[in-house]
Order: sequence, then structure tokens, then C-alpha cells
Amino acid sequence: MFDSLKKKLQNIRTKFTSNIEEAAGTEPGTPVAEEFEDVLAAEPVSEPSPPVPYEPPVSEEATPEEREKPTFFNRLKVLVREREVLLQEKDVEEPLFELEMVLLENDVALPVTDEIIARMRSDLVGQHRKIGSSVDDLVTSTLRSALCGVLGEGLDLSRYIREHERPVKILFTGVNGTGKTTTVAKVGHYLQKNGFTVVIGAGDTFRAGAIEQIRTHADRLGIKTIQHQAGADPSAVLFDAVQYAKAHDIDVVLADTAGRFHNRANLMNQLEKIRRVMKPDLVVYVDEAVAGNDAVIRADEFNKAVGTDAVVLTKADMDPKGGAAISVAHTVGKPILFLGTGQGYDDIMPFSPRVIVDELLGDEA
Ligand SMILES: Nc1nc2c(ncn2[C@@H]2O[C@H](COP(=O)(O)OP(=O)(O)OP(=O)(O)O)[C@@H](O)[C@H]2O)c(=O)[nH]1
Ligand SMILES: [Mg+2]
Repeated sequence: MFDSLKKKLQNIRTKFTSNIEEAAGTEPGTPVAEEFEDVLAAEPVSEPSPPVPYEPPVSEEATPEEREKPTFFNRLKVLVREREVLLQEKDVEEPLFELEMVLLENDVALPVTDEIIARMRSDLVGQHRKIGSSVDDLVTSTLRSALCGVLGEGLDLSRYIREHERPVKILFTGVNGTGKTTTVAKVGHYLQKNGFTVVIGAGDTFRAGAIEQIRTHADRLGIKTIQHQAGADPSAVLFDAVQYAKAHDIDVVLADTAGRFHNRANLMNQLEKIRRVMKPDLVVYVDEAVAGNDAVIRADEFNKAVGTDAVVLTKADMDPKGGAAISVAHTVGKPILFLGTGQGYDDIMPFSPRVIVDELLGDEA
């Protein structure tokens, strides 16, 4: 998942690190006298000092107080260990430009790329930054907070259900073939594993074979399906699914729908009718991570046309770039709920920005 981006980010981090090391090396050295006292008080340097010409040897008889007294050499070590650097635009200009190119090449949307670069720049430039033993830590934490800043919060579905009146009704929408039906089955399985009861409404009455497809998934998972004949009004099917859930104390209704493009007025009107009749708590837009920027644009269009509360990105397992996963929440202003990571029922991952950033910034295998 996201291997191309991950590898490129690794290279960029190396680039940032060497530029910052260089800047720190050529700095005349910022006075750090006051905090140097703090550091010594908080954390006396206790490692044995390597031999230096002017270092008086610590005698065996030295009192503990004397032994802990900071020697000149230890003071120097603290100064070096606590190097500070004041980074200027020129120090990070080149790696920032490279980062911008990498993000764009990996399908991160332009406004999101701009936001990440702006966050990196303001975190790094013109600030006195302490550099500890590893400059890479500084770069990684800056990049981490820039990425987390655009990824938003995610949405914990189990918590959402626990906090809402049952049945919680979830309507899945999106364009053709992106993985809606598979996602309905996976989410049903996920919810059952988390202790919730589920019913599925076979709301795609349009495409040939669609009712049988969702029914087969549901049967395999032991989930009840509510279905009508092919060609029936999907609003009526989904209304019935909600009634069934109410009558049987079911926690969650998952509504499959036919694939549609936002510019097909009749199909969008049908979706609007479904919304009015079923009154979903969550409208979930499903698209493929592999579609990159197209997925982000479509998600935005769907949101404007019929509203969206959360997004699922499928086929993340086939996406080396990660651009849609990074861009969609920031662009649409709605959280990512799950990533689809394969064709099996367990191949679904609740979206956690922290986990995704760890994945992107993890060391290369
Ligand atoms: N690799 C991979 N394949 C997936 C994933 N999710 C769905 N698929 C595959 O994508 C194909 C289409 O999935 P469907 O669930 O039928 O898509 P849909 O959006 O319901 O399609 P329509 O109903 O025709 O609009 C199937 O072959 C799925 O197995 C995923 O996360 N990873
Ligand atoms: Mg389908």
C-alpha cells in the first residue's frame, strides 16, 4: 500500500536531513547558555568522558557532588548535543520543492499539496529548532504533523453506532464498479465481529445480477438481506429494510445502491428520493484509492449533489501512490471511514490518520 509515495518520502527526508545538518554545521552556533543550565540540572551527563588533553582526571576520592559537577568537556558535549539551528528559506527551499513534486506526482491534490508545503515551511523556517542526536527525527516529526494536519480525524464507526439511536442507517453511494457492494459486505462482517446486528438492503435493483451478488455475500456472512424484484423502486426496498430492523431490534441497516455518475440527473434524483424515504444517518461515498485525483473530484461532486458524511476508499492494496487517501478528507471536508485493502471480507481497515502516517513514514523494509 502506497509504496511509491513511501519510498519517495524516505528520499525526501534524507534530503531535508542533509540540508539541515549542513545548515547546523555552518551556523556560528546560537548561544544556549540559559537552557544549557536547565539541561544540566535536569539530566546530569554521567557517561565516562573520552580522554581530552586539558581535562583534569576525576580522582577516585572525588565526592559524589564533585563527580556530578559539570566539567568543561561535559559542558561542551551538552552544547553539541543540544545544537540549535535557525533555518532559513534557502536551507529548505530545495527539499520543499522536491516534496511538492513528489506529492503532485503521487496524485495528492494541488490545494492539499500546497497546505502540506505551507505547514512544513512554517514549522521549519525562521524558528530556532533544537537538534538532538537525530536530525531525521526533526524532519519526520515536522512531516508527520503536516500530513496529520490534512488527514483530519477519521470516524470511528463502532463508537458512532453506540452513540446513536438504533437502527443506524448507512447508505452507500458512488460511481459504477468502485466496490460499493463488496464494501457493504465487508462492513457488515466488521460490524458483526464488533458485536452489532446487521441487515442489508439490496438497493441496487438496476444492474442485472446485483441483487444476487449482494445476497450471495450476505448469505455467506449470515446476514439477513431485504430484497425486491429487479427493477423495483430502491426507495421501497430500503424503506422495508429499515422497517425490518426496527421490528427485529437490529442495530444497523446497510443499504447497497446502484452505481451512478453525479451528472446523470435521473439517477441522482432517485438517490435523493432514497434519502427522503430512508432518512440515512450516514451517507457514505465509496470510490477507489487507485483512481487518485479523479476519486477526490468525484467525491467532492457527490458531496455537492447529494451530500456525503464519510468516504470509503477501496483498492488501497492496489494503490502505490496514496494521493486520494491523503487528499480526500481535506478536499471534501468529510472523514475517511475505511480503506478497502483486498477482495476478502476481512480486507477492510478503519481509517486512522496516525496509522496511515506511520505507514507512510515507516522505515523502508
Ligand atoms: N483489490 C481490491 N479489490 C476490491 C476491493 N473492493 C472491491 N474490490 C473488487 O472490485 C470489484 C467491483 O466490486 P463491486 O463491489 O461489485 O463494486 P460496485 O461499486 O458495487 O459495482 P457496481 O454495483 O457495478 O457499481 C470486485 O471484483 C471486487 O472484488 C478492494 O479493497 N481491493
Ligand atoms: Mg454493486
